[in-house]
Amino acid sequence: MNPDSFIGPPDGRLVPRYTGPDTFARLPTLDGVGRADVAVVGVPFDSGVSYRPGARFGPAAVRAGSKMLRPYHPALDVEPWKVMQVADAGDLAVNPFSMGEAIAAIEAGATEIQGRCTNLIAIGGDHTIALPLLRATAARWGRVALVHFDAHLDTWDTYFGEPYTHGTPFRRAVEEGLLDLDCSVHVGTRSPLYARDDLSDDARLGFEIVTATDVATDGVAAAVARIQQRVGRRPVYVSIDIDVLDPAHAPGTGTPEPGGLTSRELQLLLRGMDGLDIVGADVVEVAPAYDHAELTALAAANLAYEVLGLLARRRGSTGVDGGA
Ligand SMILES: [Mn+2]
Repeated sequence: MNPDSFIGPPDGRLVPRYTGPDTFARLPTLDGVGRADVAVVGVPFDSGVSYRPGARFGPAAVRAGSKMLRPYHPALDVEPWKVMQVADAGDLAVNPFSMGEAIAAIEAGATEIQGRCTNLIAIGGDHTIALPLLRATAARWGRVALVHFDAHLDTWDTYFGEPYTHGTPFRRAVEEGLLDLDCSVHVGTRSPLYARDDLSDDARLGFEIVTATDVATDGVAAAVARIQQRVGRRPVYVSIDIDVLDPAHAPGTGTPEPGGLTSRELQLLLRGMDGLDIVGADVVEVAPAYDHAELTALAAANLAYEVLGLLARRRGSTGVDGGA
């Protein structure tokens, strides 16, 4: 792809940021540009939640919260829109009444969009969507390492006997052989559990855990070192449940847990992943009905921008275009 042909958002100094396209960061649509290096897709689905519903409205809220994003990321020293074509692929149309149809549609939709981009960033939606997204990711890249930011483990077995929920995607992903478990890690977990066995089950599945307490007591740098050491050179998928942030930083979510990360800590953790081979990502569980002053939507949009910065840095440093 010719860098001169990359189309970015309108200049916020010439076109007010509260006007212009309603796409993520006011970027062009994927249909408009045909192909992209990175596509952002909304997955408005929340039929898998166990507590507060409303994440089906997450994609629209995160797009609204993305209008402040500016073209240069000083901490990563990169201009994502100049290094690569980023585009908004719109929302997947997902059946809210059938879990089976919904999961199949998300996998098919992600696969179709992957045919027109190199890396996909999904905006949820509840965490159920990570399973079909990982299926599509593994179909393209093989088994991937998972860096999973969340207040919860999301490796429970069933709720009410149902295997597909927002609390179970990563157990299903392990069972389906989608993850490289020697390289996968939960980060920021802290919620009370149903039983002590939840931890031993999670360890038996193969995950490592960097708890929210670990981040608080050992610091961001130590957590970054553990993530880097764990993932190594493997292709990695980054799943960000916004409830990894403390409810003070992200109140608009379905299962809030006190004692979480600050948005700044999570920015620093993500920047610490510079150099890793990120192949896909999601930002999930933004439920705007519980949000205040766009806190959660702004945080989610900024975290997606951090991931975009990492993808741009990798392109800038290696010159790879990943085949797009
Ligand atoms: Mn989750």
